[in-house]
Amino acid sequence: MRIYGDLNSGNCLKVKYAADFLGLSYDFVPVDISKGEARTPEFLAMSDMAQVPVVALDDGRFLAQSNAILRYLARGTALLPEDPYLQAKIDELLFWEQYSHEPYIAVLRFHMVYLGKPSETRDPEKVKRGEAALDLMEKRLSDRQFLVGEALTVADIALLAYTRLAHEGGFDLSSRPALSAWISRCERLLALPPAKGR
Ligand SMILES: N[C@@H](CCC(=O)N[C@@H](CS)C(=O)NCC(=O)O)C(=O)O
Repeated sequence: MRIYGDLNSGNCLKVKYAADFLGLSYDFVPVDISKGEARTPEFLAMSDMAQVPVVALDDGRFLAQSNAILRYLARGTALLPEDPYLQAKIDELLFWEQYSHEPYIAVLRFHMVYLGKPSETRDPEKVKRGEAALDLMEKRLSDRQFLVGEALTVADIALLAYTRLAHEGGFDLSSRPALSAWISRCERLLALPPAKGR
């Protein structure tokens, strides 16, 4: 398998975290989106969505969209339990991550880290929605170890990628103890070094 992506992107890191956890063998192919490398004819032939991540499967087929890739790689493993209700609860979080979490937490990190802008210049509406997303996670995690069920799933991996870097977008993780403990727990299980600066 080949994973086309950018290691600065949480959406791409999700896929790498899952592949590493599952012990899958793959080549990581760096794609620099700032240089238009996701818009070349070769890339568009793999995915006309012109975004990373994309995986090239061993059978020659391609798959885009981080959370679809996570679900595909995790099929038949503990990261995606068989129980239909648990799978639906995982999907609930995967959709929520893309619509109510990533657009604020990841976009404000981009604003500060990649555009180099100070936290005071962040869009207040995005800040409000990002804070609300982190508050929801803090509340949910106050009485459980993982987001769905009793063990690590792709829901945790999908949400971990940008949440563990949320402080880089001006969000305070230290005032959210359950969320911070969950980040450390997931990092340990995924053998990731603790995110810097948290
Ligand atoms: N919903 C997509 C979002 C992917 C995405 O936004 N990728 C960014 C990098 S993090 C990208 O390729 N941006 C280039 C573009 O949209 O032109 C996913 O989850 O994979």
